[in-house]
Amino acid sequence: MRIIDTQRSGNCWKVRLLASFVGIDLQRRTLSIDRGDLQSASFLAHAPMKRVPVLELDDGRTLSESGAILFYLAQGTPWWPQALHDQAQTLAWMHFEQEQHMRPLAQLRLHLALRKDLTPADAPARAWRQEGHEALAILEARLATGRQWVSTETAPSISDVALYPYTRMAPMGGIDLARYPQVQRWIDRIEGLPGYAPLFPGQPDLTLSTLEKTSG
Ligand SMILES: N[C@@H](CCC(=O)N[C@@H](CS)C(=O)NCC(=O)O)C(=O)O
Repeated sequence: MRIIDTQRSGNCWKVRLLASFVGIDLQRRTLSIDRGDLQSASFLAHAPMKRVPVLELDDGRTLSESGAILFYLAQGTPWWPQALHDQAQTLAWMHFEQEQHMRPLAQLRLHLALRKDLTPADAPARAWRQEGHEALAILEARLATGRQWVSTETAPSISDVALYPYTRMAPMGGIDLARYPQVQRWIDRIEGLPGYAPLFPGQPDLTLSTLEKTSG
């Protein structure tokens, strides 16, 4: 199996992170948004939704959308819970991530840290900051009920994986995670799990960097 990804994408990081947790050896084909690779005919032939991540199966079929890929890779592992209510809760928190959490936090990081084409005072940044804080407050409240993981009581699930990258990288967009102590402890728990994989393999200190390596 292979992931078509980009180096700094949090949505792609989710997929590599879960693969690492469950011990799937995922090959990578790493593209560059800056170089325009996502406009190329060879990428678009595999990516009807025109976004990374894309999972390529060994038989040539492909899957888009990070949440769908996490669901696929987690089958038969404890990361997709068995009880129906836990499964539904996991989906609920993954929808929350896509609807309320990922977009404002990703946009802040993209425009304030990576592209640097907006300032914190610009209206879109102010709106994303408010939405991002609202999403993090919801996550904080969920974890403040004494639970270790977002959707299941006893073990992490793919909802934790889905919510982790853009939470972890929120400081790049000017969000101070010190306001969310439960979230910080949850981040520490995820990073302490066997198989944890940082954004840049072997270089955890680069997670909050704006680096894009020219090779690989
Ligand atoms: N809902 C999608 C979002 C994927 C997404 O936004 N991917 C970004 C990288 S993080 C992308 O491909 N951007 C390219 C572009 O906007 O042209 C998912 O969760 O997989």
